[in-house]
This record gives sequence, structure tokens and C-alpha cells, in this order.
Amino acid sequence: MNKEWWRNAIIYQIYPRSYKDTDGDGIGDIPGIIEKLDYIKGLGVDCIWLSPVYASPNFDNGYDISDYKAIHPDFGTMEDFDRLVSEAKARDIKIIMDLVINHTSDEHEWFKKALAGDKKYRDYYYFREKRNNWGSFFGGRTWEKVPGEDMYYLHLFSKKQPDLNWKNPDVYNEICDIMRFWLDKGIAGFRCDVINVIYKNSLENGKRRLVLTGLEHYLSTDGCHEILKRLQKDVLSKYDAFTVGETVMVDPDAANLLMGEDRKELNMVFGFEHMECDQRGVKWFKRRYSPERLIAALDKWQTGCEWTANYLENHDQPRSVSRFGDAENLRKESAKMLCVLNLALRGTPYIYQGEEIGMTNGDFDRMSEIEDIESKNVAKILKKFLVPRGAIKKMIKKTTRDNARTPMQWDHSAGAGFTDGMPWLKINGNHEWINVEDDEKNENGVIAFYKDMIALRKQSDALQFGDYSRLEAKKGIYAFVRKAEKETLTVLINMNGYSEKMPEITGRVLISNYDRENLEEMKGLMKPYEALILK
Ligand code: ISL
Repeated sequence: MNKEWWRNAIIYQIYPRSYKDTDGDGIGDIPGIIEKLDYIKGLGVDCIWLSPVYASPNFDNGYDISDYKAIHPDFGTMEDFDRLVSEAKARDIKIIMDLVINHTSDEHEWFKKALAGDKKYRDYYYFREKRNNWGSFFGGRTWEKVPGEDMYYLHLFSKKQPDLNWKNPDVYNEICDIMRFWLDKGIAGFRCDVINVIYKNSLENGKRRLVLTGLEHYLSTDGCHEILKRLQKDVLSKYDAFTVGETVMVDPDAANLLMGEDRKELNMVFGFEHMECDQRGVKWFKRRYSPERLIAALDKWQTGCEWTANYLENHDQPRSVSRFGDAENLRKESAKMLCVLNLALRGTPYIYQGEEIGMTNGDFDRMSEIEDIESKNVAKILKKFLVPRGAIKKMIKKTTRDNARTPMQWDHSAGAGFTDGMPWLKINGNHEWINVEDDEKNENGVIAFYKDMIALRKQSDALQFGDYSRLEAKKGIYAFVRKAEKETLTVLINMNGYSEKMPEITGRVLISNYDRENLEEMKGLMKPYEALILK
């Protein structure tokens, strides 16, 4: 295995809309990110993944791009972006950008021309007279009628996000050009949005499924593999650029085909199986979270893949403390435990903004406070099926992507140090006691723990590159060994919300979320959400 920079990098995801607002419009911006670069550097971060900052009508908060080479005025200017890259570089922080190329916005020039009847641009998308039966990722159908014509266009996501036709060589060339544009500006690579669905084999009807009928016609197709290889050869390799793919519905075998070292497609992928451990079929139908199921999914990927992209949060997922810990009574302990989990597994760790202070799910009271297009679509569909209002609200509140998108909590002031204006999304009331300023002052704070854990990882060959093997332990206790040539570490995590017998293990404590000095004081028991690393 080569030791490329991205293997031992700590990657921090920024959702720019919610990070830091400097002009009082209630929306985070690029100057805000620049202001916080020292904070980010202080954590020990090596690379920032920037969620979309491109021009967009924002129906899906930037995942609907109307101009790939322009910065959305909400976020600032191209000069601001260039400054961000150079200021980050001055601190030895790399930047990767979101590459959203399955679809554009329906307000992109290409689509507007297509709608106006321009033949060249019609072929950039999928326009058909007959619809198929495919289901959308955001619920409902995937074909939208073209006004004034007996014609429909394909959209796997919202109707504001028409799918690009990757069989068209012009589309390929346009995207190569866009990628070069940003790489020339000095970015280090891309996080590739839903990259394994871009190439549709056919538009035949799909086998009926509860969710995502049609999947078999576009999931990880040979055409997709082919495109990824070509992008690697024609563009990415020329810049030595890094890519992490967001790949839906893949297991380790499918993931390996997208990222194997010999495959020359992507460097790593985000899998979803561990994020699906608390759901039945679809994420809206939650089942009781069980640590064993989460551990089983993580272990499956650790053993099934040579390398993984590790994450417990992102802008699409509820907050991990609320989901896998106890946000009420043991918030800090849970946040630190999840930090150990995320950073001790083999692979590259991704930290989502706010995770480092243990931010919790949003405290939404009313459906009208929800902004996310997916949640709104799903609520509409549930209403159509006569699901009672109360039940809809409960489902949305638990699972909405807005849980992760509430503004970053910098301090306890009214605007949470995020904005002086009206925030675009409700600020969580708990910013009064969960915020960067207060947490940083506390030597037992979550941030301090993150810094320690990152520092430990950086000086440990075993944590950065070592092999992984799981140890036998009680239910809900995740015990594993990370072994490098000259170093062997044992990671012990009680993911249960109750005390549990610890496995028989000896060693010196390197890090502990309960401030353990040694193992003897534990008397064979691990406290709820207790995590340690032993040498
Ligand atoms: O959020 C999800 C879980 O239900 C996914 O279905 C999600 O939509 C999927 O992972 C794709 O996500 C990515 O592409 C979407 C965008 O809305 C998400 O924010 C992005 O991460 C469409 O571009």
C-alpha cells in the first residue's frame, strides 16, 4: 500500500451555508470560512471538503448547480474563493470540492437551451416521450413533463435536478473542462456526488421494488466504471488529484471495484451500510438503534475493503450523538466515544462541522421550520397516503437532513456567533451551552479530546496505516486491534448506554473519554459509552 497524503489526512467537511456568516445575510460565506481557518488548523485538520459553493437556485442547497464555474453570490466572489485556497495553502490545508455531475440544476444554461428546443443540448439530458417506472431518491417519480410538449425529462433526484446524459461525449468533455478549471486553481481533488449512478445502461422499466425501482439500470454500471477510468486518465492523474466517491447502495465488493488500487477509478468511497443500521428499508422507517448492527456494518467494511472513508456524520445524516449516543445525559462522553470510533478505524476519517463539539440534532418545533427539499417531498407523499400529521412530523424530525444543517454553534450569543442577521435555518437553542467558545475553554471539552485524538493518530503508525482485526467481546462492545510493523494498539469501545463487562485485556491507556489513568481502576467494567485506546 502506498502512503499517499490522503491516507493519513484528517478531512473536515464544511457545509458553507451553515458555517460562518460575515455579511449578516443569515447565510454562511467563504470569508467566514477564511476567518475560521486557524480554528480548523488548530484541530489538526489537513484537508477541507467544501460542500457546493457554485451558482445555484438552491432548491437542494447547491447540489443543483446552475453554473459550475461561478461562485454563488451568497458565498462571496471568485476572489474570495481564490483567497480561501491560498490562505488554506499557507496553513498547509488542502481543499477538495464537491463535484455534482449526475445532474445539473434545471436553471443551468444547458438545460434552459434544451427546454427551448436546442437539439444539441437536449442530448445533454434524457428527454423521452415515454416515461419509465423508476423511483426517485427523494420519493415519487423520476419524469417531469416538459411544458407545452408531450415530452418528459429524467430526474433521479428532484425535478429541479435533471440527469445528465453520460453517453453523450459532449457532456464528458464539458465536465472534464470544469474539473480542470478548479484543479488549475489549486484544489486537491473532489468529493464526487452520487457518482455510481451517473451512467444509465438503458431506460427500460425496472423490477418493482419498495424503493428505487429502476436501480438495476444505473447502479455501478460498466459505463460508470469506464467513465471513472477515463476521468482519471484524462484529468485527475494529470494533477495527481484525489477523489472520494459518494457511492449509494454498494457493499464492499462493489466498492472495491470502484476504488481498488489497480482499478484506477476513485481513491476511496463513502459507503452507507453503517448509516442504514437503524432503518428498515428506507431511512424514514427507523428501527431501534442497536450498537451490534452498527458494529457489524463497520466490521464488514473494515474486513471487506483495503481502505475506507470513515464517517459518522455529514450534511445528509442526523447528528451522531443524537443517533448513536445519549445527547441528553452523556453528550460529551458519547461525542468523545464516537470520535475514538471514527478516528481509530482503518481508513481516512472525515469530521463534519460541529461534530467536534458534539452538536446534536436540530430542535425543530414545526414543519414550517424545515427547509430541506427531500423532507418536504417526503412529507407531501406521506400526507397523500393519509399518514397522520403527528406521525409525519415525528418521522421528519428524527431523520431530516436539516438535523445536520443547523448553523454552526460558535458561541452562546443570540446568533450563536454564526450570524448577526436572521439565520437561514433555525439555530439550535442548545447553542447556549454547546458552542465552540465555551467548549474550547474547558480542558475536558470535546474539542480538546478531538485534538488529543488527532494528535495520537498522527504519531501512530498503527492507527494511520495498521491492519485491523476484531476481538471477541460482549454485545455492543467494539474491540479491535490496529497493528503496524512496530506498534500494536487495542481499541475498546462500549457503544452501549449502560455499563458492560470489559474483555480481558492489558495495556497502558493512551486515551480515554473517562480520563482513566489505568485499567485497574475500571474493575473489569466499562461505563456507558466508554472508549479507550491501549498500548
Ligand atoms: O440523504 C440521503 C439518504 O436518504 C441520500 O439519499 C442522498 O440523497 C444521497 O446520498 C445522495 O446525496 C447527495 O446527492 C444529493 C444531495 O441532495 C445530497 O445532499 C448529496 O449528498 C443530490 O445531489
